[in-house]
Amino acid sequence: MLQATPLTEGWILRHEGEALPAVVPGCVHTDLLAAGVIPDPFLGLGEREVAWVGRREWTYETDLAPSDGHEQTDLVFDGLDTVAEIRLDGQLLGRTRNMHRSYRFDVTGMAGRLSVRFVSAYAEAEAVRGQLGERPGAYAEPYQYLRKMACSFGWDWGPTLVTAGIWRPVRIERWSTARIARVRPLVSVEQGVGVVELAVEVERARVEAPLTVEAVVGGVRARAAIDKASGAVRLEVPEARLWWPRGYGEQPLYEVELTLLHEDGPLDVWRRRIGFRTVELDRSADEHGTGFCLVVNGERIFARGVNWIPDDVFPSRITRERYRERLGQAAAAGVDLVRVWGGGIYESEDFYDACDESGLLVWQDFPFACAAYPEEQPLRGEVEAEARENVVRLMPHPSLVLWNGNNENLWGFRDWGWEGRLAGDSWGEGYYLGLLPRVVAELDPTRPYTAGSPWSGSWEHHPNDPAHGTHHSWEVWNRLDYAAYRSEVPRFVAEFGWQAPPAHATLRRALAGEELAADSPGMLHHQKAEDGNGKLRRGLERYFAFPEGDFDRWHYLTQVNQARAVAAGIEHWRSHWPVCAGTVVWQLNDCWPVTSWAAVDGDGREKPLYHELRRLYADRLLTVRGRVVAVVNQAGEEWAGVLRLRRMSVEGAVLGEAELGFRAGRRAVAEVPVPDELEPAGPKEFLVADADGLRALHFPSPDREIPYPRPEFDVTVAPGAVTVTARTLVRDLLLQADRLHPAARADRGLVTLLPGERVTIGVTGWETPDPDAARSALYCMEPAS
Ligand code: BMA
Repeated sequence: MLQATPLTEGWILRHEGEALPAVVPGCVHTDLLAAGVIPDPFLGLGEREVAWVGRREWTYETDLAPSDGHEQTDLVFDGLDTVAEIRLDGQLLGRTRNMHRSYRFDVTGMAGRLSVRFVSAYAEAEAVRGQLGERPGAYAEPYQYLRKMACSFGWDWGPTLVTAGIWRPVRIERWSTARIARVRPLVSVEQGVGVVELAVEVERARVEAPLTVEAVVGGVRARAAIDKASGAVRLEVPEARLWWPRGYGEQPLYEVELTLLHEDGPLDVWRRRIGFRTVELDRSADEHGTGFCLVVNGERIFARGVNWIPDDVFPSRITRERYRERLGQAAAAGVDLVRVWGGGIYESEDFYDACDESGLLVWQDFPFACAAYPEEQPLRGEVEAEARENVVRLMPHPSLVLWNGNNENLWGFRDWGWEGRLAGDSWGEGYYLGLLPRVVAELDPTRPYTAGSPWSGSWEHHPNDPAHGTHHSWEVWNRLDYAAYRSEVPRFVAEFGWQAPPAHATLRRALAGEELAADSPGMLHHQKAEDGNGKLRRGLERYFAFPEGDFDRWHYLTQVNQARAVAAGIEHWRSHWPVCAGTVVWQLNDCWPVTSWAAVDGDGREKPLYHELRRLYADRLLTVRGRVVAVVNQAGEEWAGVLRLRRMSVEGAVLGEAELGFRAGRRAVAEVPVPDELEPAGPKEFLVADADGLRALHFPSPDREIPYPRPEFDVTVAPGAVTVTARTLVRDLLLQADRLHPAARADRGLVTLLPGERVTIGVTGWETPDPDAARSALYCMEPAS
């Protein structure tokens, strides 16, 4: 039997004659941090102090003992970041230049000192740029010239921390006769029967030995002969239970085990979990343009999505538990689709395992983002190799439903002036429209592929045309009021979002000692977006008097604005199902403490937007759209009920009222017109729509024109709970639990109370409940002073 032994012991990191203890898997920055050589780049201005690390060479070393008892010994690296030279006992084993691949070296009969020398990613990128010529990109850093996580070079939410290291596990594999080199499970459902076809490839140490494979899934067993280097087994599981996205059904997973045999003796085993489901992407033309709708097991899905970025700028630090926690947060917010964005990585098995188990659909970008990428060697061969490897690695996962060629590169070519600057040079089109779809079709024809995000489906339409395919809606954040989301109904909104600072406790940790202000040095350093603070300010000024010199108020209001902006988009677009078939919020998470579009900040704390998502992505949603209330029902059963409409004044008077019946079919939207006499007139009035415990509010005027009463409310506390009872209208009440204790968390975000109403906010991690402390952590809308 093949024996795999992890190689985690005895590693050191050598730099200019110094040797430090090293953690493998890991990276240079985390080793230097552990050894006290560098400050934490996430804190204060630390990022700047460590910029030198990315420009140096680093060598990892350990001892490799001789191995015996087997015909062949391989040294296997699951991931090397990025440009490395590997030697054993002084002898060169190979050179690497791709973080997104694994590497295997035959070290049979060898032993001694193993060294992995990394040269600076900058040196490689700059050399390739010199050779192939300059290409345009959205950032000044040279990330498009080598196959390394693009955002390690910095992004509009990320620090520039160009690391190096053995970032994924490394091991020794010893084997005889043959081993399993590759298994491609093609999973389908045919008339209720689950079908798995396993295409197997082997590597042989002995050319002539007769080999067979035996596979088992769901109690069904089959055998096949291996002819030279490959073979195939087909298994049929009658009455297979279907795997569903969360909210649509369960997520049964079936273990597949495939054993390679020589004369009935097992040589190697491959084990993965699969799920039986079908997936299609419906891109048919219709009277609105060209659709973009995921269809899983025949069910058309409005995708309630979030964009995912690497959860740490040093991805080797992300544990299985952390993936589960972060994806668990997404699931708990009602999310059913996660897009792995192209400036990051092909994630680890832990990521997709968690998605398989919780029913989160995964849309996976190939790692290309916001730049023109050369298509010549040495890049072309690397791109093909990494695509082949990762398509096969990830294909067992039922959660993976879509491959996407790139992030914003087709758009950039057409719209950002690249076309002219390129003057005929290659820029990646051959990958997105040629190589990558060929690789997916050849290796995994069970999954759809789309060339880019955004992409209209062909050059006939502008790549970001909202009427065709996927759309990124960035004009709103960059230039417009978020009310402008309501002027379009794109077919699928793959990116849109609004910034807000992280939680207060996150800022306190990251910027210890700084007197916080919107433009204090640390705040500015932890804001990477172009004119980010200017956009936050203009966004605030459209609704509020700018809270000059009041950081806490600025912090609260910017977080409110973020939640309201995203709500404006999702409420509008969901209410236009099925014309619009998905919203993917930019972005779920952060990779360090920063002001960004994220719903969950760099320390894992949930912003008010996060809690708002739970309302926005629930099966049932009420929203006021112009002169109608849209009743959005994504559940599998009809939703019929009574809508109570109230026209109210901010002092709490009910100026008019009506009860109207509605019936929203299964996965359908119903519209209830608002009677003319209930339309709020002027800044003093608003509309309240209630049905089955859900509520939609409509304030027609910006806050600064609304004559809010001075908010009055009573606060009581009990272990695990803060209860607020309103005596006046209290709009957008927020308990910032992290101000009570850094470990404290609230189970809700913004809530608006009418006079006499009460809310109980669950709070964990706060051991010493105290009403005065609770009161000081409560924020809400106040009258203009
Ligand atoms: C899109 C994304 C990212 C970026 C975000 C916010 O362009 O694809 O590149 O971080 O918008 O600007």
